[in-house]
Amino acid sequence: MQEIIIIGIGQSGINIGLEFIKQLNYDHCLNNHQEIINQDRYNKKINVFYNENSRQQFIPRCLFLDLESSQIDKLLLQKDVIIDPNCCFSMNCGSGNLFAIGKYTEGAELMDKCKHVLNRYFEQSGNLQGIMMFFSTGGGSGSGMASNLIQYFREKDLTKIVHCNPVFSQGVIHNYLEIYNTVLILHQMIETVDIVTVFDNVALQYICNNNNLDSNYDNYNKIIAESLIQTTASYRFPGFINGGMKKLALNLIPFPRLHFFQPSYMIINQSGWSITNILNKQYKLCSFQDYLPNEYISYQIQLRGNCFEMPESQSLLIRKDDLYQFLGHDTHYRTHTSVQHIDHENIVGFLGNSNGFKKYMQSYQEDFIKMFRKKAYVYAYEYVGMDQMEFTEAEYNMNDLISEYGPFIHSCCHSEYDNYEEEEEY
Ligand SMILES: Nc1nc2c(ncn2[C@@H]2O[C@H](COP(=O)(O)OP(=O)(O)OP(=O)(O)O)[C@@H](O)[C@H]2O)c(=O)[nH]1
Ligand SMILES: [Mg+2]
Repeated sequence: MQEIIIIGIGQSGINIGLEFIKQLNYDHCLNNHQEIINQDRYNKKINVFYNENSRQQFIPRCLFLDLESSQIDKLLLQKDVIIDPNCCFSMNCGSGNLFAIGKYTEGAELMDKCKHVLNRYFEQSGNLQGIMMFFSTGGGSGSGMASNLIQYFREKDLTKIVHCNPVFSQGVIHNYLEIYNTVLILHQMIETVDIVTVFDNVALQYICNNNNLDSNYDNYNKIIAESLIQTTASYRFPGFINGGMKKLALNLIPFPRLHFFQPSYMIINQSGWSITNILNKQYKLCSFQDYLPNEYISYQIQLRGNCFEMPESQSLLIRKDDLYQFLGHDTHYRTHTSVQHIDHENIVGFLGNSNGFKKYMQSYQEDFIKMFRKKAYVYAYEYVGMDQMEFTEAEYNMNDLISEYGPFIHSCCHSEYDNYEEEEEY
């Protein structure tokens, strides 16, 4: 049945994971006792994210971890979704915002306590396709424990897909350690993760302001969850192309290290919309600056609803000639799911693998260099046993990624690229 495990780590990971499960419940017509309220619809591939128990309840296949207990306590007290308390683990120490504590000391201790839950999921699942992880790159618990878990998962099984959904806070960081934490977890994500969908609190803030929504974490998390509901719709419902994590990875990642996607989604509730609108800033969940079409290596369009004609070549988002091509084939991919709630609008989702991520990383690179050259705050990490070498390796890896995204695209572009540069000047 192609099962997926949901893992939320740290404050933001838990909040986003919970919101995602709430929206999954709605999408599969489950009530807050986890029972199906509409038998004939929405239960086709319900086992992708749920395990059914003997009382016909569908319990989400999840794991939640934090080094502080408050968020886990809140999670267990809420009444919207039933979460198995045996899948929630916390300590009372906090990470002090340090990646090192999340990865090595207390974080590793907590990891040992939760491994039996993961192993049980592996054994119960007949055909596990992978895990979806939620965390923030800036938090100590989130980044450190995610790094530890990814490593564990990789050692256990190399064939399953690890899909990370990190929240970056570029431009609105709360302290300098967030920069180190981000670069350190990025090192792990470049090396051992298959798919990374990048979310960014600045872009989410912009979306909220633009739609007259309060700018708070609840609304940010709702938007993130809605876009992931869209991304996973083709895993959960039959459609034009039956999607899956492996399919997504294979279609969008021509080179294994270039696997950082920018998500967008737009709800279609007005006439005269165009699919190209989705490239506009107001629909982007991460603030990459990628205005040139030929900066895309690949992209996926996800359509949901019942009013779509199958869009063929004329409605392709980016002209074939403008996309980087291998052997003359354009690298786009489209999924279509017609199953939709009556009260939902039609939705277009987009995942783009673009050169914009390079520019996004460059500002972390600058901040990291300024701090690390002076060894600012490094003592705090060394104090808990982390080696400076790990910082140096992370920096090299980030620099390599930036250069791999950069010249790769430009050296491969064909003549149209020059035309675009000229057009941009006007
Ligand atoms: N989108 C979103 N961002 C959040 C949320 N909670 C915190 N953040 C952001 O995430 C970063 C801090 O990460 P947290 O998730 O609070 O940290 P943590 O993983 O619990 O790690 P600690 O440092 O140990 O608390 C900050 O940049 C916050 O702005 C949330 O619910 N949603
Ligand atoms: Mg925390």
